[in-house]
Amino acid sequence: MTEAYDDNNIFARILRGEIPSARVYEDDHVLVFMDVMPQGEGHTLVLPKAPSRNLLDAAPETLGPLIAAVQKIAIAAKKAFAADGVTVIQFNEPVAGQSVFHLHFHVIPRFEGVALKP
Ligand code: DGP
Repeated sequence: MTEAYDDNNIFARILRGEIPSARVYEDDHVLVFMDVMPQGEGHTLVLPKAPSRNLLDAAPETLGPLIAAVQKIAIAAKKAFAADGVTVIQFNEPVAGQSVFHLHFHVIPRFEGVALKP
């Protein structure tokens, strides 16, 4: 069973402006900022402003604007970094690799011959 949303997770605090972040895009529904532990050049995180722990408890109306923003950022990042492709990753629950419990997508520009950092 999915645990309840914790309003004090680090991304909720970033959304409230309590913790600084390198913001790259914001609208009524989403916030995008640079990942503090990038796995590659231009690694951003795209998250909804609505409180969802992960994809498993997200309201359907949260997902439309969110995935549209993921696409927008992926296209913009590919162009801005002259990348060859873009990796989009999303984790749900600790066993699957989630460490911050506010829904987010990783958007990582990819370059021929360059592996992601672990
Ligand atoms: P995961 O929950 O496994 O999808 O990973 C969370 C990501 O969030 C991880 O790549 C590191 C990043 N991260 C963790 N804390 C902060 C923070 O305070 N600021 C920023 N910008 N990124 C963070």
